[in-house]
This record gives sequence, C-alpha cells and structure tokens, in this order.
Amino acid sequence: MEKRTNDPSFQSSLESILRLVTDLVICYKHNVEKELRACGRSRLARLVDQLPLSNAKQLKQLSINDLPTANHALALAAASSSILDAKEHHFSSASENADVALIMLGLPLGQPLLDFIGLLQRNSVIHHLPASQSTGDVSFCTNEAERVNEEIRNMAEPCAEVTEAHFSDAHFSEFFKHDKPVVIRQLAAAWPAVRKWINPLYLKNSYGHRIVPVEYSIPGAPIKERFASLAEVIDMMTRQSHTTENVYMAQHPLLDYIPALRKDISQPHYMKAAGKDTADLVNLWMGSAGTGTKLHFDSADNILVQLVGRKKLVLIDPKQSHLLYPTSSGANISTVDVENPDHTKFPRFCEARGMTVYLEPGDALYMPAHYWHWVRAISSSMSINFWF
Ligand SMILES: O=C(O)CCC(=O)C(=O)O
Repeated sequence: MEKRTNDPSFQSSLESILRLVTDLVICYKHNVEKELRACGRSRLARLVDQLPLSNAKQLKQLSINDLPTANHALALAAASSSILDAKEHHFSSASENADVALIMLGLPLGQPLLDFIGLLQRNSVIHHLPASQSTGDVSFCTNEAERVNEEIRNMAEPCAEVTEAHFSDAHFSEFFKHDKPVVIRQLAAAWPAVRKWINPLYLKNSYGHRIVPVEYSIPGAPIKERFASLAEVIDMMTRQSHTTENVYMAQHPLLDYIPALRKDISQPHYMKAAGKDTADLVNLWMGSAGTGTKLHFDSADNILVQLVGRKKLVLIDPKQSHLLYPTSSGANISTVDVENPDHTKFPRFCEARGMTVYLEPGDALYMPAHYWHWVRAISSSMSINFWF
C-alpha cells in the first residue's frame, strides 16, 4: 500500500533524489542524441532531446533493437517514465521503470536509480503482492526434467570431488595451478541463501516487485529476452510441470541491484589462490527445470555455487577445443547440441571426452578459465557464480 506519501521527510528525500535522476537523464541524453544523429536516426534523436518531460512512452514503443545506442535511448525513456510516475505518486510503476533503466545502464552510472528504488522500498510506498499470493504452502519444483536424466555419451568421466570440511586453500591451489576442475561439496551449506531461499516466499515477499531480465521460452518457439518481475520468475519455478513455458534469469548481477541480499552470501575463500578476496563479477542464475546454458567457455576462473535445486554440468578440457566446433575460430560458444549431437555435421565431436557433474544445494564447482561447460537445471534452480 502507498503508506507514507504525505510524510514530509519522504517528500523531501523524493524530491532530491528525483533531481539526481533527472540530472542523469539530462546529462546522458546529450551523448545518446549525438550518437543517434551520427547514425542518421534524427527522428529518434529529436524524441530523446525532449526527455525527461515528454515522449518517454512514445520512445519506449519504438522498435529499435538494431542499434546499440537505441538501448541507451530506451534506458533514458524508462528513467524518464519513472520520474513522471513518481510525480504522479504511481510508485509501483516508478520502481519498475527505474529497474529497467538501471538494468540497461548498469552501475555505477545507474546509482541514482538504485537509490531511488531503495527510497521507495524503505518507505513502503510500493504495492506489494496481494496477501493470497504472498502466504501459503508453496515450494519450488523438485521434479526432475526427464530428458536430462540419461548420461550423455562419452561425457560421463568423473570429476575430482572433495568436501569442504576436508579441503584447504593449499589443496585448492594445486587444482588452480594445474587448471583442473574440482567439485567442493557443501562449501556453502551454512550460507543463509541455502537455508532461506528454498522458501519461495522469502524472496517473493520482499523483492517480488523487482524487475529482472529473463530468457523466456515455450516449447517449439525461439527463446525471447524480456523483463519480468522476480515474483513471476519465482511463480514459474514453483509450477510442478515441465511442459509449458520456461523462464531463466541468467547471468544477472542481482546482488548489485538488491544489496540487502549480500548478507545471505559469502565470497568463497578459495579465490585467495588467485590473490583475490572478492570476485571481479558475481552473477545469479535462477530458472525453472530444464533451463540452462549451451556449451561454452569463459575467460575468467569461476566458482559456481548451487543454492537451490540441482544442476547437471558437462565439462570438457580446452585441449579438446578442436573437437567442439566453435561458432567461429577461437570463439567461446560451440555449435554442437551436447544432449543431441548431429554426428553428420559434427563428426569429430564423437572423439570428445567430458566429465559429468551434479551439483546439489550448497555444493560448488571450480572451473578454470577456458574450460568448456554445458549446464542444465534438473529441477527449479538457483545458483551464483564468482568470476575471479
Ligand atoms: O548455470 C548456468 O546456466 C551457466 C553457468 C555458467 O555458465 C557459468 O557459471 O559460467
């Protein structure tokens, strides 16, 4: 409910924070306008020029996906809509628009938007979920997605495995030095995230209104990227059927956008092997059973920690890159469908050998930089990864 809109201290904080968001739009729109004019999009440039006071809605409806600058124009349109919504005391939609702008601009540029969302949240001026949807006996889907249960041919070699209680930084350094993956069972067993996020209402009741980017798929149709509320993602993860649509919030720095969640997570101490106390990038992966990521590699070392549900991974040594048909020479994504390889098109893939790993809540996997990996959530799943 919109509770504290008449509170003078809320009003004065709101006014000063809206000035900062307006400054952000004004200062940034000149660059975007210049870039748009330089690539011949003068109509779009004129619309951007009139922000933040008008044209935000018109701009948001344009189909301009073909221009990198257009994303910036859309971010500014969302930020401007957010200002106009707040002035009319439509705080829920102000918060949603601010989230969209924040996701598209990122941090540190979007910091005033994050402060604005924080102010709305702290003052309880956002419409939360109806009581019927925020209580009750609800759990994440634990049914296993059937087609991922069988072992994948030639990919069933075991990976080194240890338990956190019997493993040390010195042991980890050996794996790190030799670029060998290792599963560390129960690394995160005591993290609050593992204990608390298993209850779908924990995140949904406090942060269900927050907007996140998702990959959305229905059987037989291409994956679409769109925005969704965290409540929508969580609701889809609690459905017990795998036959309808899937949603995946993949590689999203949620802890940057909801800093209060940082207290539920720790930084894995093993990163010290690389001289690091904190990771360079931390991302959340949340989705329904069956969602996952194609065979690819990343150029940073990685610790992937399973928080809720189960995940299956296939790992392939970079020495076998010549068997994996990347999208172009040296590219980091393979064109082979690991679960159902086309042996006529990709004959060398038969010779590839890989390891299969299953992660349970609290387990972690160290993957050296450049190690190929394919990932599938077997049940509804939440993971976090630390690139260092
Ligand atoms: O969990 C996933 O879907 C992918 C994770 C991944 O690719 C990574 O941590 O690098």
